[in-house]
Amino acid sequence: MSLLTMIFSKSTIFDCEILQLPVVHKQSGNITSINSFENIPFDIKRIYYLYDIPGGEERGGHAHRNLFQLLVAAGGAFEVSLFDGVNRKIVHLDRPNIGLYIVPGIWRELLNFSSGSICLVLASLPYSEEDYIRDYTYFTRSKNL
Ligand code: T46
Repeated sequence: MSLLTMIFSKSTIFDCEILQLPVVHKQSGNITSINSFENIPFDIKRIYYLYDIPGGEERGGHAHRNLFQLLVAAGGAFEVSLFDGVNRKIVHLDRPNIGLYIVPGIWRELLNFSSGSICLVLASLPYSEEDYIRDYTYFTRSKNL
């Protein structure tokens, strides 16, 4: 079994963490910069963001096989529901200097987006549909906790 396959099958929501990101305060406003291995524990290979999300819409509803991610509410607020096959938790994100680190093998749903919110995602791999598990039953059967 490869290390990533083992991480996928054994990871729990307790491996997912809230990370405090650095802030440089200025009278004219703040800046946060995120550096691979310095502020987050992976190399950033892709950045994407969810925006213009209509009220009441939900995103996610899948797990990743190999992908590590950091989710940040770059604007507004939303909630992330995490499930590892056994345990669940809901994380509220509402600050641009707070990130939610998510490891492979975690089913996530994003909900309760505030108006105009932006979900910034830093990801450890380029986009690949093969990395997704979108079948909930298959996901729960694949976990080996
Ligand atoms: C995640 C949550 C937080 C691309 O072409 N390139 C990309 O990098 C991404 C992320 C998506 N897409 C395409 C694939 C689909 O046709 O955009 C479409 C929507 O993707 P998806 O349904 O996966 O979007 P979300 O918002 O449900 O999930 C996304 C990420 O896919 C996922 O990694 O954790 O945001």
